[in-house]
Amino acid sequence: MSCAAVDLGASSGRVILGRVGGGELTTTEVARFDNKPIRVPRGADDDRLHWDILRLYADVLAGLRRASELGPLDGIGIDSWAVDYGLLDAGGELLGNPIHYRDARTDGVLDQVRAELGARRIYATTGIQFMQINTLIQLVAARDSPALASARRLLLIPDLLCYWLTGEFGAEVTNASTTQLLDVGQRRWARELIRDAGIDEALLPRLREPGETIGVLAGSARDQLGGHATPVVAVGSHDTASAIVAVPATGTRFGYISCGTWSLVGLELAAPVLSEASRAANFTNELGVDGTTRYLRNVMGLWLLQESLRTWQSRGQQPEVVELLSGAAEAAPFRSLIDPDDPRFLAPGDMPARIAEVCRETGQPVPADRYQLVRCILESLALAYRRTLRTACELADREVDVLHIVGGGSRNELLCRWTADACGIPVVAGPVEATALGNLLVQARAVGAAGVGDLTAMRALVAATQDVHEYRPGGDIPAWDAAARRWSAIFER
Ligand code: LRH
Repeated sequence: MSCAAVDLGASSGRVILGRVGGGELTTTEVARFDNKPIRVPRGADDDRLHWDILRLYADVLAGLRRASELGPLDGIGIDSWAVDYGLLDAGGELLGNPIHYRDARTDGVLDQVRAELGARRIYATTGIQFMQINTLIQLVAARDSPALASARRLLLIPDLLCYWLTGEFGAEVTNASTTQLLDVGQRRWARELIRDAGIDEALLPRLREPGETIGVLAGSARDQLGGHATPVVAVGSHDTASAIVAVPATGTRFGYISCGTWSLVGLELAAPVLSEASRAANFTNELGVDGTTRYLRNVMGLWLLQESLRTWQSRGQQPEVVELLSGAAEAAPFRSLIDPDDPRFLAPGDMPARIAEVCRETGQPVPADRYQLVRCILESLALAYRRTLRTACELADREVDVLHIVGGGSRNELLCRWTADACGIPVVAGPVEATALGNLLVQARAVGAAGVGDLTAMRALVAATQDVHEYRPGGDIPAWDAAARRWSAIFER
């Protein structure tokens, strides 16, 4: 089968053509385009961070056209990051550019929502980690906005693009689960909670499972893509859901990190963990493909490094990532540590300055150069992965023998090696393209590709066809143990 995966990531969007089935799984990137948020003023001293959604739709169409020129497509599937949405009016027209979750309008709203609705109730129903980026928090922040008042429908970003391609409304369930508006046990909208949050429940469309066919290309999208009635399939439209489909695990005793801008660290379970201890540890239960639960925590991830790079570049400096990493490898170990999940790291901005501020506040040396800063970020991430994985295992009463790192971060040898050392178990790194592969596998199965069966079979196909690299724990393990204790003493007081 020949399928096109559209994957919209934190800095770029891509269209990837996949050949799937009969033991084959190959990918070719046919288009890559910017997906950068745009800051737009809304008055003298305020602004909003927006998606550039129409530009993106045009780029998606152009990419799909290129893919279809290489041969007929059997399917199209779209994934992107979680929580963000567009609002439509009664005529089905988009009401303004969607707002990016890193916009500051949700600052302080998380505590308000917890106080209004009760943290225990929200967690017992939705099972979702409390983060100010969640759709529930975004909607409460926008409760009095004119756009929400005139909205008749809310579509998460992949669902919005699929609507433009097919004319069909819906909410794919893996992404819907990240909104904190879904009853995770029942796999349906948490209507009472939504009402009590002051949100119009009629905004939320029918849920669909990954693997359902949404519709076929229609209207102007079909005209622009050669007139074919290509099926558009609901994949795990949450990028993390797609990535975890493509973890090349051979057994069940594995942990994973979907490692990119965010690091999603956790386990795959058959059912959610909604205990009080799980709420206190702020773990999330996102819904996965084929009825699975992704039990994990969001760790701030390579965003810290990406924003540091952006800051340096904005000052006219052009540090090479390879050089930064080799310099970090030579820098003194464990000189300063940060909590990657410090909320002040969420918004775009001067990350080196924010990290320096944290070091000063906690009585640690401020990184004196870029290498020390990169070392501080990567060691702090490896320690966060260790803590998160161990806590997930305790809370879910599970053990793991191997940690899979998939996504762009699996290319970062230093991070993978330090993660293996910090966690004390082997790390299997790769595939880099896990999200696109998971997207392709689910749609290929839906349109009848040969030999693409359940998750185990899909993962076996990934393991047989994609490059992975194994890192065994081998560094100074007692030093990692001591650093983990030091971290707890500083940040868990
Ligand atoms: C990763 C991701 C993650 C979400 C965040 C908003 O790209 O989808 O799973 O929590 O972005």
